[in-house]
Amino acid sequence: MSAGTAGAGTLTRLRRLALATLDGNWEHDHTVPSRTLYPHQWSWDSAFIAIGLAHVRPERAWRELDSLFRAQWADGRVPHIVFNPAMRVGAYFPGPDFWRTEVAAAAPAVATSGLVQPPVHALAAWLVHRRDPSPAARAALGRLYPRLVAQQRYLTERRDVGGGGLAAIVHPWESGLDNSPAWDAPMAAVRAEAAVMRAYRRHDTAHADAAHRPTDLDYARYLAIVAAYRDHGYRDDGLAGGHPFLVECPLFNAALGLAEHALARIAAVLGADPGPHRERAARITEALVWRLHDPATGTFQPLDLRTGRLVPARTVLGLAPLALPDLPARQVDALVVEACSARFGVTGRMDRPLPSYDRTAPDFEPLRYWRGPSWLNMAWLVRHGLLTHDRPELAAGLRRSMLDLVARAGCHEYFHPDTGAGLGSPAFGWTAALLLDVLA
Ligand code: 9YW
Repeated sequence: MSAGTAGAGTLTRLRRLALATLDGNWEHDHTVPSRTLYPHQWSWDSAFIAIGLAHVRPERAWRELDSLFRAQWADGRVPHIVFNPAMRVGAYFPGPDFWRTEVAAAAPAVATSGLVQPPVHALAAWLVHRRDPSPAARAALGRLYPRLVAQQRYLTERRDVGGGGLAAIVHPWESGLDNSPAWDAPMAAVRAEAAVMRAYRRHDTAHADAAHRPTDLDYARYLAIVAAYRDHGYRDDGLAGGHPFLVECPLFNAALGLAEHALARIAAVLGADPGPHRERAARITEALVWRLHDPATGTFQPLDLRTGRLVPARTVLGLAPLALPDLPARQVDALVVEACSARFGVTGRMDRPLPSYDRTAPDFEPLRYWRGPSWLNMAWLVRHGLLTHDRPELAAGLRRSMLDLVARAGCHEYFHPDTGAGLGSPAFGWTAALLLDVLA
């Protein structure tokens, strides 16, 4: 029997496991993604984690978002890592001494990275509020609203490097899907040598199998891109001229549009004007369709701003625009076809989980991080899209497959896309949190 159709006993066991995982990863004002691999606060992890905490520890859900936004930069960017000063130096690489954010006037007093991650926080704040409409929650929402607006302003104004109404990411880490095959073509142009990594000690490969992680060459390029941005003072003007990595990502921009939809609802609750948010949401969806939709395949593909070309790799990033409520029916239908194709295998009764990359591609790698394995946050986002566009059976299939994965393997970071075996960190924050959300 699968967990999706399991009795109350199994569901109670899953709920307990998820709660214990979140409690185990709680660290004074935030939840670490993983005690071993990621011992600080990560931006989009906190958003997903808040969505789950809302069901069991609503007060913590607000603290999670609050603590992240306390590290917001003066220019509105929300850093992708907020370092915990109590953690020993070297617990994570690259640490504050590599980021050296003090080179930027806009950086806060606390140590952070200088990059961002997909802006799923407004959606998270809205979903948390929907579960917890208490007066304290309304106050928390009121505190967050201007910060969420500033985050959007940063992304839509400073990061519109291509000038077409979308935000560019300046590093693969900003996509949240670090070593996705989507970044192979743009990364190939980044000059770096694997040997560079000998000068550093990677921390991730001490805690996870190196064969499951990005390669040394990937890491050398990651560091080269950070160094280029850092040496530019983490400023966003003039990036078009020389920054080594500039891409418009369909997931990142779907999140940007979703954030405006969520802000419209939040504004209405707070007595502010939702109109401008709705207009901005519509403009983002239009720009996504105009710039990232490939009419030849019917899918959404990243746009490499350095070459002006759409990236051909078919990854799960391309399914994310399905979550936009105002996506035109033609694109919705095409994305549902893509999701249900042999590449991604979504059905009402899934025998294998949603992969992060096209299963039929010759370079599909079932063990390596974002190059094949299944991740619960992506299943959650695609399910969100299927529910938004009234495909309840497919959404139910994805939900069942999420429950099955955790029932068999635990709250792992990611899962083998064929066998469902648990991979990466065994007690991972967003896996636990999003499981609680779909269990509710
Ligand atoms: C890194 C924390 C982060 C996630 C990213 C994921 C990975 C590696 O872990 O990044 O060293 O930052 O790719 O999406 O936020 O869970």
